[in-house]
Amino acid sequence: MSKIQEIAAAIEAGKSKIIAELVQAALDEGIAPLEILNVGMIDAMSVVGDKFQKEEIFIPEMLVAARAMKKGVEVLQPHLGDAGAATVGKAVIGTVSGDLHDIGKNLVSMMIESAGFEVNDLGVDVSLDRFIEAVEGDEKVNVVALSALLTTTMPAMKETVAALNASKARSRIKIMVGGAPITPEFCKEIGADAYTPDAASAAQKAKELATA
Ligand code: B1M
Repeated sequence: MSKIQEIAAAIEAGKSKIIAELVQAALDEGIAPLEILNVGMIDAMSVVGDKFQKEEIFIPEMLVAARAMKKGVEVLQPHLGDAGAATVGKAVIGTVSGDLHDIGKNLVSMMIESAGFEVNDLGVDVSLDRFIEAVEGDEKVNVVALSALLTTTMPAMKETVAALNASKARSRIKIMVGGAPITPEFCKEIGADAYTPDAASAAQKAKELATA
């Protein structure tokens, strides 16, 4: 079994205790951090999601897999980008109201920070009022990044974008959206500025928007 396969198997089985060691060993073998993340870890979480959908596993198993993923990401974090001086601007990021998924949002947050932004991460289940307060209360904010993982929280994303569009800070911010159920069409429909499918492209797009 390759190191990547071992990592995927450990994530799927929720083996938090050994994941750090496995990720470090893969890095030591010279495997690219993004390959470890995308092939070893994110794909394993998709397998977990598929098993949950087929009722082969249940919420506790999803939780332990998520915990293992977080431990692995902690080891990977310093290798995912060149954290430099924050010069591009400031990003407010959060998972929208009603949604508790934070692994993808945390990756986006980490990559945006590595792209040179100061980041105010509001966490999960973030109400539109908290987004507005964070954006209007800080003139340095030029990017707002919203994540949603549930089809049932897409309406909360839509409402948050509507509130941001009506906000007095609108002219200085770009609104980015993403997460598994989000599409470019939905982004357009709700009046956000950009959709990106993953954390790396989110960071690249944030930089592009902030420096345009
Ligand atoms: Co949940 N869950 N979950 N879950 N969960 C999904 C999302 C689901 C697809 C599983 C399934 O049924 N196959 C399904 C949603 C179905 C739907 O809406 N269509 C689901 C469900 C139903 C639920 C509950 C409702 C289950 C229940 O209670 N009956 C419940 C809801 C709780 C709530 O939020 N209110 C629930 C709970 C949970 C746990 C708490 C157990 C746990 C979350 C733990 C945590 O996040 N701390 C969990 C998990 C782990 C998952 C799966 C298995 C994995 C999610 C994940 O972390 N993926 C997930 C199945 C799946 O995704 N295949 C599932 C890895 C992560 C890196 O990917 O978050 O997609 P992701 O992020 C990606 C991109 O989407 C993108 O970048 C990342 C990659 O680089 N991205 C952005 C994300 N945000 C972005 C923002 C951007 C740009 C890109 O710009 C701003």
